[in-house]
Amino acid sequence: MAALCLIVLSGCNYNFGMPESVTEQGDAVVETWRFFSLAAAGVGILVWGLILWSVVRYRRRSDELPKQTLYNIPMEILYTTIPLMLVAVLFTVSIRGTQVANARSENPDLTIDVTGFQWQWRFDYRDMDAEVVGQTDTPAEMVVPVGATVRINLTSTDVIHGFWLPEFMIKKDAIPHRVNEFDMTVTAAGTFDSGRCVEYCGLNHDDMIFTVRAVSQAEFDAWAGQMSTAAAEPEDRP
Ligand SMILES: [Cu+2]
Repeated sequence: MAALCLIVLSGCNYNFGMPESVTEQGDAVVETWRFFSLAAAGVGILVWGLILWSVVRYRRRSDELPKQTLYNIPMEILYTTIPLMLVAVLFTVSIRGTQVANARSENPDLTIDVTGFQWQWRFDYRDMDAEVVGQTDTPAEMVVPVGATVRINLTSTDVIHGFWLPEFMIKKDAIPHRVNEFDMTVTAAGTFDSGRCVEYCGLNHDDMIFTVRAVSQAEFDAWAGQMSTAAAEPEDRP
């Protein structure tokens, strides 16, 4: 029964209400989460089944004391080894998921220095003359090509901020005097506007929203061309 449920659920690619991820790194997180949920469902169904079976099979029929057993070695070995094996499998799946989610490419296609400050974000395209500085009324927008491995160097100029984009399943701390490096590879074109700071950082913490726009390589090149023209004119940096 439990095995059948697992097969049906995994066949449906059912994600338990989890939002779909649009990054390769986020997919690893979703898959790990999905595996854990299926394992938990399997254990839950087994336990509920055994409880139900015991309740029905061994319900009180008379006042006679049932057969008393002091120990059952095979049973004790079984209920010690199965959970140990399960924990070992979950541990391995966690490690592998984390490795994929945190893997960093030797040659990222694009590097963006992301800096959180009170109270917005700066996206500095290191390899190009492009910089996006968010303002309170115009939140920062990051433009990336779909399928490109984007290296993010995340830091902060003042207090700890948190870089979070729910659709990407990526959430990292921006810590002063420290650079948090990670890769993100967006797999679908679109405008993802639910980026936000997720570490309470002061009164205007809620102003720290941002957008990521994933576009084709050609659109990205056009955008980058426009940005470097604009950068020729001096502007104030916060
Ligand atoms: Cu913040």
